[in-house]
Amino acid sequence: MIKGITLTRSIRSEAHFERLTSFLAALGFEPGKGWEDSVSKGRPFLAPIGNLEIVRPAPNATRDFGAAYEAAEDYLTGQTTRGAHDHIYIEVASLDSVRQAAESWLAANPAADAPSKPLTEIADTHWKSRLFTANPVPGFTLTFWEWADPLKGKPVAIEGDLSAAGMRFAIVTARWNAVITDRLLQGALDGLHRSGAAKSDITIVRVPGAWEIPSAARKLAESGSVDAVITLGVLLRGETAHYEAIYNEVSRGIGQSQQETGIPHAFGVLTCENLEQALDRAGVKAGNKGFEAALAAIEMVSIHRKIAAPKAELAQ
Ligand code: DLZ
Repeated sequence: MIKGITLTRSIRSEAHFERLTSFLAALGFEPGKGWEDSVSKGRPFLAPIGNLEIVRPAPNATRDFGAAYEAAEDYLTGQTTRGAHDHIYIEVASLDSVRQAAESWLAANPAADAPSKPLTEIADTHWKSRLFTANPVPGFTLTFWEWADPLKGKPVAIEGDLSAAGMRFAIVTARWNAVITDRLLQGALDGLHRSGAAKSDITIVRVPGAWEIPSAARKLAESGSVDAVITLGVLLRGETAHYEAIYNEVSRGIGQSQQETGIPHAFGVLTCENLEQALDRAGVKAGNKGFEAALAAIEMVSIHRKIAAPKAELAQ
């Protein structure tokens, strides 16, 4: 199961390291959890969505797109030393204001060895988008881009982000079938931490079995100390007497707690025919439903916050 991509860039100079990380923070990147040991240090910057794109230039590619576009697309001919592998494309929601922020930051942070042209003008591309490139430190190019029509004709919708920083979660997990629920728990924790949730903002509650999940979930939701509850459990049809009765009550109880408290409850209670099927859904073949439940919880907290925000903020 593929879970994420981390691009790393090694910066040898301490001054460039500080300058670059300050620049990225100023442009709106959310800082992740940094680290430092005797060998090196790292400062991650998180984006809600990422992908790894393998690019092959057309054999006879011709270009006439203007200087900014060429700076970003110079890998088409491979004529520069940077090459495709050094390129970082950052999709943004408001290209003009990001460029404005970059310009202000560069003006406020002069450096003796700063590249002579640290910022290009915004230029159109041939793939229905606009972009500019920034060189905050020598040899490091960032390309910021935006779709010309980000909604692609679709109606505007409120959608949640996948950044969990500053959100508080409770995970209620059943001990019954612990070989599976422990994997779901690991998946959920993984999803929360990768999305920026702090360890101190996560409360884990273990209950005897799925039957007890709604009661604990409700208590937590009513406590006012969490923004979302993630429920994890496994019901095996083949081994559970009154399977339908238990399942119906568990799902009804979790749903009722969500509706009556107004706190999002992610449903990570698996209902499977047998153990093998449950294992598949707990990280073996069919993803990890705990991880998915955690992301759903984050998204719902974000959606709740956006819906509650003043209308002007919804447009952002
Ligand atoms: C009793 C029972 C059975 C038969 N099967 C399951 C199961 O597949 N998954 C699960 O989480 N819990 C099961 N339980 C336990 C009940 O959920 C509950 O914990 C006990 O009946 C005690 O109230």
